[in-house]
Amino acid sequence: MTYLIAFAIIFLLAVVVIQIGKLSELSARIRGEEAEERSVNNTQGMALVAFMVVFLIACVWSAWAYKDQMLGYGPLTSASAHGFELDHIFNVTLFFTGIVFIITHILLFWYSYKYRKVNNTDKAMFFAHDTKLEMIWTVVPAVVMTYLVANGLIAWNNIFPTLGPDSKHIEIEATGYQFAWDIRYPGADGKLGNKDFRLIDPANNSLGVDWKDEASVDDIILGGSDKIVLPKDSTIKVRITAKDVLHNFYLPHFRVKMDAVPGLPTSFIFTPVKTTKEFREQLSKFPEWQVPADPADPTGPKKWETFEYELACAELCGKGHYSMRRIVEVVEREEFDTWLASQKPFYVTNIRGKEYDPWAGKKLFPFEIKARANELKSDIANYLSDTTGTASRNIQLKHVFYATGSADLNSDLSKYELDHLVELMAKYPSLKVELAGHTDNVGDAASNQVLSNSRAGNVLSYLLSKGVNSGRLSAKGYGQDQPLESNDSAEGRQANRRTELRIISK
Ligand SMILES: [Cu+2]
Repeated sequence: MTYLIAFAIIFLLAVVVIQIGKLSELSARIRGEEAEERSVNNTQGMALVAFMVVFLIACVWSAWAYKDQMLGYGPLTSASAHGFELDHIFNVTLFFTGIVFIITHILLFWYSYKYRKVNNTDKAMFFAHDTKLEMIWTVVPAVVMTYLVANGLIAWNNIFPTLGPDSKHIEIEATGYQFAWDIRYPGADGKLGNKDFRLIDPANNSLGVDWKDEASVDDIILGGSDKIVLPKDSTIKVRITAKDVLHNFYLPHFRVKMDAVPGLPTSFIFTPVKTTKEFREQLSKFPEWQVPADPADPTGPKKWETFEYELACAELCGKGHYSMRRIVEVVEREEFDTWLASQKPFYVTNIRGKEYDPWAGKKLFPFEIKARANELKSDIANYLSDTTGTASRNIQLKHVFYATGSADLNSDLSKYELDHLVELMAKYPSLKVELAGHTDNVGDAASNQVLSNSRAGNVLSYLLSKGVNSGRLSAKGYGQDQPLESNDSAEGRQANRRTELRIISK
């Protein structure tokens, strides 16, 4: 509504100006055209000069007064290493274009004034051709343009260094779609796994990551609205791509801006040099950032305290375009490493153990072996450090597996758990344990008793073969008599077919 009223006012003003023009034309005819024309020319010439002065002062004043709101000045100096060079180029360009802007405006309005027709004999001066003049206005702009373009090219080459295969940069991937970004981190191996568009499955693999590539299994995918975390002082290469329409990966505070084009990967290299905390401190020195963040809450946090770096899509990509905004947090490298280690790989949470897991039953990954080791370690440590007497002395060896109905250890899969146990026996030299074998209730009780005996016995022999002292180990089969859960379900029976570690003495 406000816009409509504003538009109507402007429209009416234009009508008024046209009508006044028509009126003065009429009065000119009545009063004698020439005298009137000279008077109008005089007034208009002076008005133009006055406008020029006001306009140029307003331009210079507003640029100066609002410079702290613009990227590159005051509080908003660059947060990335290359940003300073880029800002410098903008300043040099602004310097030259500023000179041209002021000179052309002065000439434009000054000539309108100087050559206004006040006498009948007044005539504008003009050259049909002047070689010297042509030379000046060809050579001067050519030299300035060459300087600007050459400087720009040099800066561009600095901003895009060639990263060799042994460069220590972090490569992440940003995939834009309507209306969000998927950000993929390489995980512990530092490598992003392969992708193939033919593997895209909207429900389970929206990026088309190839899980058969071992580099993929520890990749971390941040979707939705998760904060993007980046380390300070590390070179970051962002692979940028899009799945549907054109998007644009824009990190204004880092002077990073690159189109995300479907089917055509682009990239950008940059190094953040200020953590979010440091940038907030930089902002806190300026009065315009010391106001309350929420004007309705004058005692609340200050504007600088709530500042966040952000990722925006800088391409109008549809009606939900605005929602592609994401918060970016820059932290010290150590904090980044801790954060990255705490993120669950996409494969682990969404693919592992599902019917579309290409590694099901074929391979244990280092992260899984490590998790198992930690689990066993903390189970034993819990019991040993317990002073209340409530911790169970029965510890499940959850990852010791046998072939069905047999006592043969599935050594490929079970040996990790048993090797961890060997390490822990060495760590706690006074520990004495019993290996307790249990079965489900399938088959008759007598043969289950035999089976549980030999299962426990096989674990015992494995540990002895690894050098654990025989005086610290014993083995016993309990058959089907001590189920953990009901034998009525398959899951229950699986839980009951187990080997336990009973701690006899600490
Ligand atoms: Cu977009």
